[in-house]
Formats: sequence, structure tokens, C-alpha cells
Amino acid sequence: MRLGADEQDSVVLILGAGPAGLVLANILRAANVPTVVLERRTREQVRQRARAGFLAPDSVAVLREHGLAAGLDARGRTHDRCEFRSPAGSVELRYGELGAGQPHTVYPQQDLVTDLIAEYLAGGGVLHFGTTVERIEDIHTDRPAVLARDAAGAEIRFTGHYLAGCDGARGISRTAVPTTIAASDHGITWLALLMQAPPAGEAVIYGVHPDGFAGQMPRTAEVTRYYLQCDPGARPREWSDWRIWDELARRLDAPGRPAPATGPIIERGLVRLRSRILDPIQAGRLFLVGDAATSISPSAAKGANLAIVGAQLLAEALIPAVRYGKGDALQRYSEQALPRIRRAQEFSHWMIDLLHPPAGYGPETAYRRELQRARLHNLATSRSHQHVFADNYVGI
Ligand code: FAS
Repeated sequence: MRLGADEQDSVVLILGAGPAGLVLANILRAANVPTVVLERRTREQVRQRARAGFLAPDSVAVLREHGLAAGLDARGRTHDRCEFRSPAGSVELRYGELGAGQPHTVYPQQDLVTDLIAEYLAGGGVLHFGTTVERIEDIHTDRPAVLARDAAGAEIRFTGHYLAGCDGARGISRTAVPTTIAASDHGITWLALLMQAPPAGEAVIYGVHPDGFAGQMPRTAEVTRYYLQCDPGARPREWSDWRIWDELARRLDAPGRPAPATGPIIERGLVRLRSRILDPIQAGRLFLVGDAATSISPSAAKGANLAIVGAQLLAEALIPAVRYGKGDALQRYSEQALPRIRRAQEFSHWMIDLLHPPAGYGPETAYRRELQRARLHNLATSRSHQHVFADNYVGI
């Protein structure tokens, strides 16, 4: 097929260079399946975007299986403690000794993404940064295509045999898949903060406070992620460092427990807790992975983990289809991926209800507050609840 100057062809076009797109690209490249990755941001922007940090054992296993864990193994830290602080007191769980007995690995998403880009490019992978996909075409033919605009504003047409929509919660891919959407806007907003300070103690800390959730998530020895529930209309810049330190100290206060750190706030942003389950997550030769396939709140640290495990699932279906024309696994991709997505959503929702004061006043709200106390009490006193918690918290 003669290609024009503004046309490029490959086998699998991957939209988006986040964890989903980059894990998929690396697995396919290692299997000698030609791929092209299209990413609208610059390499620097992608490398610096701080998001997840807690990788579940399934994700670590995928990365190790495909030789993508060198950075993680060298600089990641295992982590298996979480603590719930509330006016009723403090409950600490060593979840690595509960359930399936597995810890998380703490490794910042931006470091993982940096490793994955370097690995993919070093192996000869094709990745166009600063290239925004503007239109998706012909997904029900054997030559789906996308129209993209590069950093110079030139329009380029990319064709392939398959498209992988890994372009996140606000990407263009999901709009091209006719699907049913089950969604919930939880009406909760967090200030998402990065503080230049070591974490207080070793545990993830969940503050279940009447004035709103507060959380501490270790990232590195020098930088700690904090969350503070705030008004939906809040403006991050209106929150001074002093105000943030005060609020964290108040909501995470627990007798005899280490107080949160008070270091410079190096990043502040907002996260609105919204959830969305799509079914199906494929149409024709377009397949959605990661946040493009499902929006999940960071309440249980599932998003990046779903992206990594989902990328492997799609890669395992694409390779036989490309090599031998065997497309049955691709046909069943949604069916295979959705049970894991639903389970992660169910647990994330349970965590949302556990961590946030019920909104409003009156007997209904008081009743929900009583349920919240009962859940905390179960976690503090019931071994079977602790095992179920650990399995859901670390497993997907
Ligand atoms: P991503 O959003 O990471 O990547 C999509 C890429 O597509 C982006 O680089 C974007 O620029 C690109 N793109 C979009 N539209 C495009 C277009 N039209 N053309 C070309 N490129 C396009 N998850 C966890 O598991 N644990 C956590 O602790 C955790 N903490 C989080 C904290 C915060 C503040 C946030 C916001 C999220 C957090 N998450 C966490 C969830 C997060 O990690 C996501 O689930 C993860 O980034 C999803 O990865 P991808 O699906 O690859 O999407």
C-alpha cells in the first residue's frame, strides 16, 4: 500500500503513553509485534506527572515477567502496613500477614513510566510525543485508522490492524466505543498533595474524621503523598502550607501515634472521586485499557494496577491474533477484563464509604455514620474481616 507523506502504517496503534499504553507497547515489542505509540504530551510532561505509587503483587508479577521491573526492584520498597485513625482510636493492620499474605511495592508512577519509555525506545519502539489523536476511523474494518496532529500542527493519518485505547479517563478512545455506562459521582473532592518530607511512621494512614478524610501515602524517603477532603469548589492555591499542616495534624491526630510531617508542599491539585464502569470495553478492532476502560477513584489505589494487568490481558489476546489470525481471545477481551474491574470498583466504593463522613444531617446520615463505626470496629476486632480486607486491598 503506497503511503503519502502524511501517512504512517503499523500493526497495533496505541493511543496514550501512561502505564497501560507503555506496558502494552513493551510486551508487544518484545513479541515482535510492530507498534506505534501516540502521546499528546511531551516526554518531560509524561515523566513528571505524579500519580500512583502503590503497586499490587499482580502488577509487579506482570512487570517482572516481561523484564520491566529493573527500576522497581532496585528502588521500590515493599509495604504492608495501613492504619485507620478516627475519634474512636487507631487500628493498625499488617496486611502482609493477612489474607494471601502479600505486600504492596511502593514505586512512584512517574518513575515506572520513565523506565517503561526508556525500555521501549531502547528496543527500537516507535513513540510520537506531542501528537494528539483527534479522530478514530474504520474500527469495524481490518484497517482502523486515527487522525492525529503533531507538535508542529501537521495532520498525520496512522493506520493499523488494531487500536488500543490507553488514553485515560478523558481520552478520545472511549467516545468511539458504543457502550453502556454505569457511573457514580461520589460528590467528594480531595486536595492531592505532595510534601517534601519523609512520611510519619511507616504506614499508609487513613484519617476517618467528622470534618473529612485525610490520608498519608508514603512515596519515597523524601516525598510523601497526602490527601485532604475539601469542598468541591476549593481552589488548591487558597490552601497555604500552614493551613494544610494544621488540617492534617487535626484530622490525623491519634494519641501516641506519630503526627504527620510539616514539609514544603511541592505539588497541590484536586481529585474528584468519580467512578465509571463501561460494558463492553471494545468495539470492532478498538480495545480500551486502564482509565480509558474504567474510571476508578484512588480510594483503594487500584487505577494503575488495573491498567498494568489489563495491558497484559490485551497483549496476550493480540499476539495470537496478529501471528496466527486467532482472534477468539480478542473477542472475549471485555468478558475477561470486566470481572476484575467490577471487583476493584466494589472494593473502592467500600473504601469510599469507610473513609468519608456521610454528607448531610438527620437520621439517614446518622444511620450511615453508625455503619461506618461498625466497619471500623470489624476491622479492629474481626480476624475474618481483616483477611477479607487484605485480600481486596492488595489483590484485585
Ligand atoms: P493515563 O491517564 O495515565 O495515561 C493516558 C495517556 O494518554 C496520558 O499520558 C495522556 O496524555 C494521553 N492522551 C490522552 N488523550 C490523548 C489523545 N487524544 N492523543 C494522544 N494521547 C492522549 N492508581 C493506583 O493504582 N494507585 C494510586 O496510588 C493512585 N494514585 C493516584 C493519585 C492521583 C492524584 C491520580 C489522579 C490518580 C491516581 N491513581 C492511582 C490512578 C492513576 O494511576 C491511573 O489509574 C493511571 O494513570 C491510569 O493509567 P492509564 O490508563 O495508562 O492512563
